[in-house]
Amino acid sequence: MKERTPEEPIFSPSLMCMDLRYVAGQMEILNRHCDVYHVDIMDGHFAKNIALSPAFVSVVRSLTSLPVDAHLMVTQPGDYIDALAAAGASVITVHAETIGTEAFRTIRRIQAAGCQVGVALCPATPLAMAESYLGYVDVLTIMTVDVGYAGQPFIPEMVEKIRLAAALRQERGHHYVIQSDGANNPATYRALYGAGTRMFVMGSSGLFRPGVPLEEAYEAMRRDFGEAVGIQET
Ligand code: S6P
Ligand code: MG
Repeated sequence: MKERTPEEPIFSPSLMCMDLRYVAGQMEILNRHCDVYHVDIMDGHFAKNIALSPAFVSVVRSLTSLPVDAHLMVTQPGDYIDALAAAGASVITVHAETIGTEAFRTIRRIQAAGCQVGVALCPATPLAMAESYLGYVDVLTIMTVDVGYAGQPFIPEMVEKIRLAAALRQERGHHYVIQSDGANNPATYRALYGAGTRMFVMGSSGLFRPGVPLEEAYEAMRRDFGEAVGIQET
């Protein structure tokens, strides 16, 4: 990922929300502006929906040199680590709820595959569930909606969880970047940024708007973000 100051936001478009008819054209635009890509992978069990796949990560990799964060919402994340690394994922994000009995082994496997370690927590899961291995985490994703779908309402209780994650990082000297995933938009940027989010998953409520050309939608997103948080694009 690009070198950033601790204040600078990182924007990660959620590709599940793009117009899938025009992947290459949209990525050409996003490549000029964004920092990393977010690819949602669901198995219909852990999340009650089916979404993207390791094969889609390969397509994304063929269209960008930016990092790709594969968000695994599946009951058996270990089954996908090798395929995702081979497909070109840069960060493999697993859910704390799915790695409990083999958390450290899973983390070591992700590292051995040459990827960064991402851990995600569902809204109802306390931060304490991941506490023992937070020192190995590169990207900590706080879900701000339940897993499964775009376009859901923001869960305001998550602001406090983000604040806690930021305080714990400071207290223990951890290095993870805090990412929030779900309803990152003009109504929530300020609270999320204020609590400690620096990596924003941009989906249907913040970036991809049907009928709005992506270049324009991106500019509007940066303007909205700048107005909400007071940080303009550099
Ligand atoms: C949800 C998924 C998310 C969504 C994204 C949608 O299961 O993990 O990454 O794609 O959050 O964004 P929005 O703005 O529609 O809530
Ligand atoms: Mg996601």
